[in-house]
Amino acid sequence: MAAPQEDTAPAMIGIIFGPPGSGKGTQASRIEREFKLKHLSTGDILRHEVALGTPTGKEAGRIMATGDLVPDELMVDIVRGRLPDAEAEAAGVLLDGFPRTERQAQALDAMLADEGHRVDRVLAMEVPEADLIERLLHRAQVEGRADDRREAITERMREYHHLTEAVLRHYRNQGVPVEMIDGTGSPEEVFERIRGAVGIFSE
Ligand code: B4P
Repeated sequence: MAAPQEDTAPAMIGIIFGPPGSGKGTQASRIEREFKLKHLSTGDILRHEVALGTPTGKEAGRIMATGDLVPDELMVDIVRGRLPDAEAEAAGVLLDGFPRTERQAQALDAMLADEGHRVDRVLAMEVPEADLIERLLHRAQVEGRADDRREAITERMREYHHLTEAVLRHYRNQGVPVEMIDGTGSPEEVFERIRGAVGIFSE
């Protein structure tokens, strides 16, 4: 493993974390514009692969439609393939939807450690589950996403509690700063809270 490169300024690595429908993607797009970070969304990457009909898209699309998580190995390969370019493109990278399991978090940590990097900060969106379900059912009507059906939403919430919440504990245990963000209210109100909490993104 390479020694940390103390004489260079590695890209800042942030994670936007939260349950399905908490506004990770919505806020990450705004953060990308405002703070000139590169937004890397594993959900967007998978939906793109599904739309293209690639082998990855065929495998992932079936799983996503049920509300389950795509296998860790596939997700880690996807991120490993894209992270270096994202780091080269901007002063910081905002990961959205990854890591979603403890194993993904460990794989990310190993990838970053190889380059002398680490996760710098986690933004954790908090929204009551009833609001999440309402948002996702509303999106189902507007966008018709296969995973916004009620049964798939129930499964996504289950997976979140069962597998994804552990990621927050993982980074807390490492001493990585975790900012809890109240994700209720309009997207503009939520963004103002984020702006207030994350001066680091503009430094
Ligand atoms: P994602 O694309 O990450 O889906 P999400 O959790 O629903 O998105 P998000 O929280 O970003 O919600 P959004 O801003 O869109 O993942 C989809 C699937 O891909 C997963 O279920 C899984 O199968 C697979 N996957 C992705 N990454 C994976 C990984 N690492 N490992 C394994 N599997 C993986 O907002 C939701 C809705 O709320 C939108 O309609 C939005 O307009 C609305 N909204 C946002 N903010 C609002 C606000 N303040 N008020 C009212 N509505 C708001």
